[in-house]
Amino acid sequence: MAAHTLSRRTLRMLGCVAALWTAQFVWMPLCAAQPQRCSTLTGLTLPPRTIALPNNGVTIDSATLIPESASGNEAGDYCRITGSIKALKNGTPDIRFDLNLPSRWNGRALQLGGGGYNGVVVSGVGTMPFSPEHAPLAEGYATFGDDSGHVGNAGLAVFGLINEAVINFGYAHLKKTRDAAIALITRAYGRAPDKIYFAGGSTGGREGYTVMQRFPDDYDGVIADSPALNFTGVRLIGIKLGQAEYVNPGGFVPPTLLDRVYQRSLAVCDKLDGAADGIVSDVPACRKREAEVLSALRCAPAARGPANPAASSTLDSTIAQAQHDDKCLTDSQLATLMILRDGLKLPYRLAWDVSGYPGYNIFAGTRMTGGLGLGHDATRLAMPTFNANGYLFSQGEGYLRYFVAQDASYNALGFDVQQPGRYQQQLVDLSQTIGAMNPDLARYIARGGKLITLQGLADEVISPDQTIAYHDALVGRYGRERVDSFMRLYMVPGYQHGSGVFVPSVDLLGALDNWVTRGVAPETLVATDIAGPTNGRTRPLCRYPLFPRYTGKGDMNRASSFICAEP
Ligand SMILES: [Ca+2]
Repeated sequence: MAAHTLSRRTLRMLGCVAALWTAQFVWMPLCAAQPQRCSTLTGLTLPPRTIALPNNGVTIDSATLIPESASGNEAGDYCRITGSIKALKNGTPDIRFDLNLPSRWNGRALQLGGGGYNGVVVSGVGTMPFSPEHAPLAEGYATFGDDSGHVGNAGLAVFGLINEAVINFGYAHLKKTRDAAIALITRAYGRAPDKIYFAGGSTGGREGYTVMQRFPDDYDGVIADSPALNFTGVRLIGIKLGQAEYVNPGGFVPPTLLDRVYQRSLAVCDKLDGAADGIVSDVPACRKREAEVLSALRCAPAARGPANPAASSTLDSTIAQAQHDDKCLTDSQLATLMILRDGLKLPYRLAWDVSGYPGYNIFAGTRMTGGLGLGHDATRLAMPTFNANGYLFSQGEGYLRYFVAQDASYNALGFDVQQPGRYQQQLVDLSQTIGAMNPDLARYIARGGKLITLQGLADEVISPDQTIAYHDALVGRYGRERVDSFMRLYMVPGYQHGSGVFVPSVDLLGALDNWVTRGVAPETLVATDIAGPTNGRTRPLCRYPLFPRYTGKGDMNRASSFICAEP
């Protein structure tokens, strides 16, 4: 058995070396995903010691060569591996992962993050999110991703009842899958990758910051977009928002009125950046015009009820009708929106001294009527849905129900966010397990790791100010020069949480790779809009805190007509 293993290994090594001598850049296919070698991986097991965190070993469930000629395959020949990392305890789901090994390997590996509560294996096949012209596998990356250790669609938080699954979701799945994948890559190609990158958005963005904070030696570059860094904070503000809408009488803000708020902010702020293009690009200037935005939206004093019940009986019919038609904001509705604007402040501390959650640009170009905005239903469902009761509340409710109270019948409307009593310690513990607010990136910076973060200024799920605050705290901690040496932050006007009036398509992976391998730090990039109605227009992707300002000359659909301006 030993002799057989040795001879196969020797043959493989000789094959690699011989091919390497022949031609430097074509040796990989001979070392790697040949048809016979790929399929022989099926059923392989790797011992627990393969992975630096506790586990029960790794099983390769399938390994299939996908030929270049396969329908829809634009990645050339590649070996597609599906595997499972076995859980420690009965009842904890395994972590399922996919790994793709291209025959034309570029020597690098890319781990891809998930979204929402995960629960679906990230396949690593196809294009990068919001970069439809770039497919990492086709570009030669060995790609991999996982389901973070539970099965279920992205809105389900039921796995919060299982402690090992919560730890996997928080951070452990990232390291476990990384170690298993790198072991398999090393086995298949005969050497470890030159560079290992991570890329993700939203939950995947949190995962990107998590790997830099927890496993800084394992990654050379990270793309972490719209990151849910303060995971517990965004869940708590969601609960607070739901309470404002569904407990506070009259607090629900219907979509028609939310659209009025958005349209009004456009009317006041769109042109502040020089271009009437439907994008509020100068957000700081727009914030200064908030009173002007609001003055046209608020109901006349007598119609603002129910703060003054006596007045409500004297409403004249015109005012009552305006309120009834959702044409103006009552005080109760405004109070709901002010939670979005102001964020959440807590009298206690979550992990890493976090004391709340920043607000959103609700009166400065952020649309709350889409699929991830506030709800469409004036009453709370027993099991809230994104559409009926809003994304933030629904996700917060699931978090409270399954992660915090661990009681499937728990009603989030009765939860005291400010004084959570016996649940406070659990919130603190969870924010440590799942959050990525640790500001200590010293080791990652010192070893030359790079980071690119792209974040929408109109994000309705992740507070843009959360991401800015984390960046600014790094500057405070390490100094601007040091932060500039490893991080790029691009704040994108008009971009929400995956949708918006401007949805940027840009090759961030190319920019990151260029930075890591050639030392070319990205500066102003150019993003192409992939939003349906405005598809194809371009804008400069400006480094924070700059924003794209129209020069007043030239085609408004071209980036070259804009400069990156100081706010
Ligand atoms: Ca504009």
